[in-house]
Amino acid sequence: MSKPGNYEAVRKDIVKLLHQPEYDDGSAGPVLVRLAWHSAGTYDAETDTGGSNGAGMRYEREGGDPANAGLQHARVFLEPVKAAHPWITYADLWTLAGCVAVREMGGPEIRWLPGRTDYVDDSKLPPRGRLPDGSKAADHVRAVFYRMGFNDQEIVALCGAHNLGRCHSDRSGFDGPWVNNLTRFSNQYFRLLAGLEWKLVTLPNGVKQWVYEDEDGISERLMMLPTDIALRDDPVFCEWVDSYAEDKELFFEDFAKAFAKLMELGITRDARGRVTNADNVKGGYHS
Ligand code: DDH
Repeated sequence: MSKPGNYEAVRKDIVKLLHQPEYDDGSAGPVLVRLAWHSAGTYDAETDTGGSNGAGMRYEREGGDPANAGLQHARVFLEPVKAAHPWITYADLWTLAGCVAVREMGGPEIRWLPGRTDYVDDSKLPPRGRLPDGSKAADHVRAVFYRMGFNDQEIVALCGAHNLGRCHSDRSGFDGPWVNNLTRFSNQYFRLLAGLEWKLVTLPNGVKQWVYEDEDGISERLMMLPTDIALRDDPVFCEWVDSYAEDKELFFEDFAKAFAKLMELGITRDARGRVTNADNVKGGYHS
């Protein structure tokens, strides 16, 4: 067991588990990023409910949300790390793992601070339906992310995470990856979104998604969700899609800031970075 507070030791163990030859595309990285995002992305600024504090996905009410299908794989990957460092909270472990995975897959370093609690305040548990629905349009995307306190630029930057991983027909109903090199963090997603011709198709399960067909009409395996295409077609979002397609450094910088902000939703800190939420102070681990 490592010494409580030794986050470097935790980081190292997360790095070690990323290589998973038997799983998906050989990496736990993408699903760990999605776990971090879904743990935090339930936040509602107005009522100060949801967010990564509490790690509510351990319980059926949040973990059983169909939007979270498949994330049990990410949680299982992290169990040995929790066992080796039992002092870390799940809420800290999940958010840290997302940040470490982005960095290890070639993305930016994301500023991460500890101190989340696993104490679950039932009144703060988010209702289902707070995470975005891929079949919808730009107004839905805005409603979801404005609720958390993000602006249009931050929304587009965050959605650049779709450079990683894939859709699984047995989880979301959508099928396929957004880019070819899906375990390498880059701005490829934006370049393909802006640069390729996408065609709307209906999958055998009735789900509609966009696919890329090359000049010979041969369908490639690349896909976009309706919400991804909404970024390309919206007059404000598209400016940022183009900027990030052209400038990888700008994307990395903006993604790192927005993802760090996402991980902090609902967490309040004093000037020294110590968490001041009442639940954290009374509920358990306090950094
Ligand atoms: Fe996403 N995402 N996401 N996403 N996402 C899926 C996979 C992954 C939406 C829907 C889906 C973000 C935003 C949105 C990742 C990260 C992020 C899948 C496929 C769907 C559907 C799930 C499956 O079948 O396994 C929608 C809608 C939005 C939206 O903004 C409107 C954001 C902001 C992030 C982020 O990390 C900041 C990652 C990574 C994956 C790949 C997971 C995997 O297992 O591979």
